[in-house]
Amino acid sequence: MMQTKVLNPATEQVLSTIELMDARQTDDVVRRSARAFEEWQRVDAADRAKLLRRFAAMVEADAENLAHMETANCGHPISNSHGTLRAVVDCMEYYAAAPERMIGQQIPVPNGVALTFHEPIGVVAVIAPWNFPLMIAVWGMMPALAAGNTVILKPSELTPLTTVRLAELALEAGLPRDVVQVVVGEGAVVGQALLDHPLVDKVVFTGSTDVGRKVMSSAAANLKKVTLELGGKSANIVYADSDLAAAAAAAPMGVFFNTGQDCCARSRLLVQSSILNEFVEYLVPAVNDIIVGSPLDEKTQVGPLISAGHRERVASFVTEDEQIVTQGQIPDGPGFWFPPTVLRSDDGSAPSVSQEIFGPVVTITPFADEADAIRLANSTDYGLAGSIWTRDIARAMRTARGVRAGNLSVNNNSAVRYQTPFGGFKQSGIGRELGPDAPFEFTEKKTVFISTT
Ligand code: TXE
Repeated sequence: MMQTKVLNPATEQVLSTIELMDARQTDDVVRRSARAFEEWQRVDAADRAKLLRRFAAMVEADAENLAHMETANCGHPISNSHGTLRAVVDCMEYYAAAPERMIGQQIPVPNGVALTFHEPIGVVAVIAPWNFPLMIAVWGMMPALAAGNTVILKPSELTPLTTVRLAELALEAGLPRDVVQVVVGEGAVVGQALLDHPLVDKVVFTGSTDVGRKVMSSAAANLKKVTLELGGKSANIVYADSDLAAAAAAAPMGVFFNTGQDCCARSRLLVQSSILNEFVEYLVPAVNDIIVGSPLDEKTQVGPLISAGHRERVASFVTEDEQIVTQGQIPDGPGFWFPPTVLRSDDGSAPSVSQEIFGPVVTITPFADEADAIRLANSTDYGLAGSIWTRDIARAMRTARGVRAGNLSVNNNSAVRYQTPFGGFKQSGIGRELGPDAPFEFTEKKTVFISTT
């Protein structure tokens, strides 16, 4: 059996050695999931809700342990991991309330009664990346379970630890065996086996756009449903009439949060030319003040990148041709560190402006007016998120409607809330996760007609 070493990216130490599953074992997991579905779909909605509330409570009770596991495996600053666990528990509680709210319709028809039901799809595979392993697993898993599906979680081979623990907690909470399972293994092996398996009915994939394309074409074989959450190259638009100090103070963590390994990272700063110099004067000290260091230190804001290979890829974007505005500090010694970096780019053709770097690198590009800002924001294949800083509410609305992206924030850089739909335009994805409708994304609508004649 193949094994892999799970590393701590801040120390390069081995956290554990885990066994990688193969395609045959994955097949076994899928078959068990399909059998468990037969029972789970018949569990009364009120009982399903009770079990999911208990599951949320188990995760909450284990939050400190899970937060430390996530920090050790991903390099997330511990304060972020505590925030992640609060968000995870909130999201779990939110969807634990969903089973009893999967309400159908009664539609007027001649000679009878027509009713609609939201029936679960079946076996759902949630394939997750390494940037927010626990959060992304929960976003897919909870609405799927609430709607009566069984779930197979496939974490990234780099960051499986909290996902494995999550499945243990599901069992401890009393969810029937095999309702939540985990397959740990390589994407091309176990991930592909899930995509190819005829008993997997839906795939929720979060990861790179290239693998997203593979997911979609593999799913075509038996017409699996797919939700794809892919890359981003989101713009942070700063107009001359904004609160400049606030925009500049927020911009660094709008992109450097999670060391830039965030699909919603505002990695392109578009700044109105008339205030560019003033903005940069505010921005540079804010970037240089970012605390990059040990994830276990409560004061740390930015940790390491996930792996040596990823650091190499990020570094490849900061070439000698680039104009570096400023670069922050990193610790000495082991760990996959990369300094927060600001590049000036007036020419939109550089790879640093057009490609997703997924690291702590932001480009600044000046724009002339509103139309120019919207044009630049839309000049990418992606369309996931974006920010607009202005004091003019009409301009904010026009710009928000003009930018072709799924999640826009005004005078703020946030993107994801479990209460609202999340997903991308263009090559950032297909479908939406989260929000009140998410459980319905894991159902088939059924119409039943009862004759009254
Ligand atoms: O993604 P992958 P990775 C982007 C970001 C990053 C790049 C690579 O640009 O640098 O993707 O990250 C599984 N069949 N994003 O390597 O390779 C794989 O095992 C089925 C954006 O993590 O797409 C992992 O579990 N599954 C992003 C998952 O797919 C396969 C978040 C994602 O892997 C597979 C992360 C296959 N053939 C990275 N090949 C975002 N939008 O949030 C791989 N996998």
